[in-house]
Amino acid sequence: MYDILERINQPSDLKTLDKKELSELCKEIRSFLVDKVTKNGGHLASNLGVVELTVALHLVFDMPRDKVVWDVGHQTYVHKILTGRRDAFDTLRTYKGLSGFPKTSESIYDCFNTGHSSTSVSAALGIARARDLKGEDSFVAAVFGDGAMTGGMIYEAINDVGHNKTPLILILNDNEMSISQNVGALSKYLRRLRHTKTYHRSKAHISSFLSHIPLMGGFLQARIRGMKDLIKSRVLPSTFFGDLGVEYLGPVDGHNLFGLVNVLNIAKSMNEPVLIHVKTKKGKGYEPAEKNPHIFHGISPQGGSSKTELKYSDYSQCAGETLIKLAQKNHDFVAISAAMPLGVGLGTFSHKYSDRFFDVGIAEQHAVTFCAGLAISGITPVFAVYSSFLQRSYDQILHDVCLQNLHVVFLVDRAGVVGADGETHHGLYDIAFLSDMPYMTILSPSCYEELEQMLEYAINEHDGPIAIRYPRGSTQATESEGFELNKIKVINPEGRKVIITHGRMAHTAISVAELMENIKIVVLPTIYPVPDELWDELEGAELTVVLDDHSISGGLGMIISSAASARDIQIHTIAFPSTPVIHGTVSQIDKHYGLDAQSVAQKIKELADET
Ligand SMILES: Cc1ncc(C[n+]2csc(CCOP(=O)(O)OP(=O)(O)O)c2C)c(N)n1
Repeated sequence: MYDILERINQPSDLKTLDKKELSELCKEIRSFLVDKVTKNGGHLASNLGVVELTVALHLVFDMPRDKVVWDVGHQTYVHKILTGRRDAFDTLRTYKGLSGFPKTSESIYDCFNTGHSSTSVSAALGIARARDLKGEDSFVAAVFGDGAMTGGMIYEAINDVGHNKTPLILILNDNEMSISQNVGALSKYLRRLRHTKTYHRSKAHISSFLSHIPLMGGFLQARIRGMKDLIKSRVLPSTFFGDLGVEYLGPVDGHNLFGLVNVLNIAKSMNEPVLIHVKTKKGKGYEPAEKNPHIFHGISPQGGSSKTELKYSDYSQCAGETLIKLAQKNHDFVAISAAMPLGVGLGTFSHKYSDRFFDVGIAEQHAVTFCAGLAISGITPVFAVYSSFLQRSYDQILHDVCLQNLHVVFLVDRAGVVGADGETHHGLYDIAFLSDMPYMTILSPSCYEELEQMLEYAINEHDGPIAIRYPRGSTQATESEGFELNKIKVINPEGRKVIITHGRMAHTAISVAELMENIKIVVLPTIYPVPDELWDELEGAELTVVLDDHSISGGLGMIISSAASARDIQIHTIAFPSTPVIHGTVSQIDKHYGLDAQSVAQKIKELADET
């Protein structure tokens, strides 16, 4: 079935194939991807769009000597398949299996770890400068999408590349999509560029042609390049990239393998920063994904989503629908997303209240300062964002929102471990960085009803910055007792071994109490500042454990410990390590790190025996 693909065990095997076999190989890769990813889940549409591009990169470059940095890294499945990981592909994104993103620890062909958007050009520039400092001779490239170009970091990098002229090959994979339709003025600019037949393209063809003429080719090529600036300034339209000092080649058809090989070879011959504008189709070759690329951006494993009796399918949907209800009565708040309206549950809100919804692109830093501007002008911004992507905005939250004590509501989705996406996507650091901020309040619901009530409070009653962190999925732990700021919930008040917890971990704590006696559970819907009521509950405790869906460093355990030391109370913490946390299902990850009910019960028993 995969006759040619099965012969590719390392990239150099590609170079033994003739043109017909290479074209056939692309077809086989597509059907391999569709077969595996529709069954096991993962990022399908983006990978179908880069089949020819990835094959071309491996034909033209000599990896791992030459380096290719993949932006975000969700589109590296083809690269993985061609670099010795085909037979392990069924383990992708599973416990102890292959990562869904590039990992230097996984393969010598992965030169830089990614997961968050818009980092590739900076990383590639660092690698290229290191190459030059060490006097090495190799090619360095970065592959990034038009979505990634909505992230500011890319411009910081291009600014540097164009100024210093470090030879580097930038490959813009333009499919006109982020996860949803791409947004922003630059996206419109790229659309115009996509439809031009530029000089740069014909120049590239001439250049390539000349370079193949024996002896004279190089000389003529150099002469023509010498005339380039003159020609360009007189006749040719400039591009944004060219004006910044990065030579522009394109647009080129990203599904024409041999055209891609040609243009990549030209870029290699140029010895200067060059950007190749590649036009691709997200989901290419698989009709459902071509028609609905946003749905097939990331898909669940077959049978992964089960029907539920609950009011919502997950916390994101709960947040989105509650915002719609609140918007009917309160006309003074708006919702903001950084390129993830569907992921954070704002799809319906964005249509129903299109004038009160802003998708700013993959620009979390801008989103936060934009919120600060809205808030200082009397509009309440609600920024719904994944915990791990909010990390980018540390200074904007501190400098622009918190120091001015502005009323900005942060909906921190995917807080805690997220599962298959792994270390770059776990939301394990938000309590640490948010609790650092002046005036910040942090809430953590342990059921949908509580999230509804918290949203109402945060938008309609609170003043100042406030974050509500909630997990991926739907873990319902406790019933709401009617949310009030600083009010705590106590389960089994007679118990003398106390578990302090919040959010989805309240569910684990309840299971622990079913496994052993004498457990009191204190659930904190308000986790920061730590409610005063907590301390009364610790009086007479034999043992106090904080159970936290967060890194142990800077998490709730550390916050409570530091306050408890003044009261001479010893606190033990069970949380995730501060080293990178693996991927797998959430329950596998919990178990791996001793955060499942059995392990927590065992740990409490050991601690009790020690004291
Ligand atoms: C900082 C950050 N915010 C959000 C995301 C979530 N995300 C993953 S892929 C993606 C879209 C990327 O679009 P593009 O770069 O064009 O790549 P494509 O999938 O279209 O190939 C987004 C928003 C992320 N990875 N990093």
